Amino acid sequence: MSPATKHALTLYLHPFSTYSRRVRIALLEKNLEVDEIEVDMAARAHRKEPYLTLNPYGRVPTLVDGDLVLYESTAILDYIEARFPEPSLVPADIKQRALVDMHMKLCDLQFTRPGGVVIFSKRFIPEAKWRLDEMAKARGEVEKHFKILERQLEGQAFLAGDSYTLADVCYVPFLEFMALFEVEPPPNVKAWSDRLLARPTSIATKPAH
Ligand SMILES: N[C@@H](CCC(=O)N[C@@H](CS)C(=O)NCC(=O)O)C(=O)O
Repeated sequence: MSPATKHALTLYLHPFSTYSRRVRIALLEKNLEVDEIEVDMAARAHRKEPYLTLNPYGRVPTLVDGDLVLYESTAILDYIEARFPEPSLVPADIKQRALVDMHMKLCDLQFTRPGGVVIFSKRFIPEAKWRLDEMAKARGEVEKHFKILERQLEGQAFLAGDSYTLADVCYVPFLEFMALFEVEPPPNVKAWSDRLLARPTSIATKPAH
């Protein structure tokens, strides 16, 4: 691959953050380099000034491009796509593009919310403090979501059809922790997840923890 093109954008992130990883994956897929600033979340820097002035919700990622300050990973992905359209991570066909939007939204509504309960607990909270009832409920929701995805992935390699899109990007950081869910993924979901995690941009951004 040719050297990445450097742009004067700044991405505030944390290396263990699933939502930050979405943005890093999209940038790598487009062979773009931006300035990255690690927010010291262990020291709660995300909940203090000056970070709160940048992002009043106190979360990562945040992208700064000149006078534009953007938070919410899916909004950031859409902006990167509009600003750097090649190579494209959205289909040209408007119906397929609509499916990408739908899957990006459903990923956050139906999957990362319950999935995050399990992932966050098992990665960052001592087992003695796990809320087992909440985790069991979340696991059930993940299982239900996988059943729906299983049908949608029938006969296609990626969520919105035959090409890798922003919808797939949204899932990668969470599929990385498939083993933590203790949910057996159905075959199409398993093959899709393996396909996504084998991409060079997934491997290059895999968190150490
Ligand atoms: N909906 C947000 C979620 C971002 C988010 O929850 N980020 C986590 C790290 S993965 C965070 O900053 N958590 C800190 C907190 O909520 O205090 C997005 O898509 O960007």
